[in-house]
Amino acid sequence: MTDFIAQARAILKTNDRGGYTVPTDRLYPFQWNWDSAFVAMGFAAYDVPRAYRELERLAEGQWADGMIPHIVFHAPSDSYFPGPDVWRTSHTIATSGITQPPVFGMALKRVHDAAVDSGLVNATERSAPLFEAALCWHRWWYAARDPEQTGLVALLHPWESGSDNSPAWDIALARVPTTTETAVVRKDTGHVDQAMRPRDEDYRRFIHLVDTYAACGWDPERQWKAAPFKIAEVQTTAILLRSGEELERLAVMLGRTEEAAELRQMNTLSRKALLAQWRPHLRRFVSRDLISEEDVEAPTQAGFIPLLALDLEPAILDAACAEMESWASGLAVAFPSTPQAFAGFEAKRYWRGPVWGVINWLLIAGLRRNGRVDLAEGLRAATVQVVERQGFAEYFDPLTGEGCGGLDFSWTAAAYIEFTRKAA
Ligand code: 2M8
Repeated sequence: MTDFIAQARAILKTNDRGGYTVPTDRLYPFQWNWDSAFVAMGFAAYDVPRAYRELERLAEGQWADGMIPHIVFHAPSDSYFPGPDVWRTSHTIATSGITQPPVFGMALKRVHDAAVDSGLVNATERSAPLFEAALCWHRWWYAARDPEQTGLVALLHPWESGSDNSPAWDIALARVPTTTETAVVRKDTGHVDQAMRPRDEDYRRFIHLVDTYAACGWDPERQWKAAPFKIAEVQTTAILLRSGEELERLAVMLGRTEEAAELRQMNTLSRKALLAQWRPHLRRFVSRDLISEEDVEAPTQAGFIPLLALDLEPAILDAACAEMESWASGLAVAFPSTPQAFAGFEAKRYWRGPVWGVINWLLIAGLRRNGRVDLAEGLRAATVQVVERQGFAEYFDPLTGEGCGGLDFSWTAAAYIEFTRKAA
């Protein structure tokens, strides 16, 4: 019988570059922010010190203003574009200049609990500096990305969502010019089939945004004013809120009363704001385009991620679950990043339809929180099955179940470890 857990652990070992884990060899040769947070939760199941190390190495990239960047370039590699020369940032270690979904707080609480459960002697000493890092990052989110204190945090670049070419950005991104100061020399299409990746036009707009923010010296206030792309986003806010809740609990455990109160305030603000993004006629939550001042109505998985951080009343929960079931119906494997019935759906193109293990992870946690263990279990079992059939691919085609993108992928390995834990 194949030992898939051993395989998953072997992938994390192979992708280790010295206390941090690359998402996969060559295609992504650096440390990515939310990938590492998921990986740390994977490690927490069997190697708590290594789990801490993953977060510590990510925190090495934290900026003085509190932001934790989306990529930390610990060691050079020429197999990825855009590298440090394009980002032009000035932190002590080379990093990108934008951020990514703040799963860090959720991961830290998981690692801390695992440390306490396993009797690790220095759990508090190891968790405390990481708690500080997470708290500073949450303060940054509210200060830099919600200056009007609405409770919803905004993204200034599609890469910050983690769902790079999601149909959710089609309208907003079309307003961003395709002109760039930087030559766009893609490396990704040399590693995987270009039909699975964002289009060239998307890349030109992505790099236009990088050029724009580099010209602002990466100063948050200047970027906020100059941004041609600004989305108050429900998936990121839900992750921030869930991490905020976990950090609030951790603050209490660490005896940090004032910080617990501060986090509670942030969480209360976001909880209210997130709930106000529910749209009954769509049966999901929607983000808001802060430039056009319109709802982002394109259907994507982001519409259900708020379950992760909200305790929904029955009418809303039933409607959201019915909508989720309708998206999943007839697929080889769920949950799709956009539904098959939507015109923008593409079964293999990255975030325009495919199934992602880490999205299922967040959805399962949200369904469980809201008592829908039946749906959660279906999603968990289906994810385990597709990995066992297709391997630890970056993502999966929802129509055929085929594994796509990069192979031996760290976050898919971490998700498998999570979904097969005894307690899971
Ligand atoms: C993908 O994004 C990077 C840019 O950050 C890329 O395509 O070059 C996304 O799937 C993102 O969510 C993920 O964190 C990253 C590494 O796995 O790859």
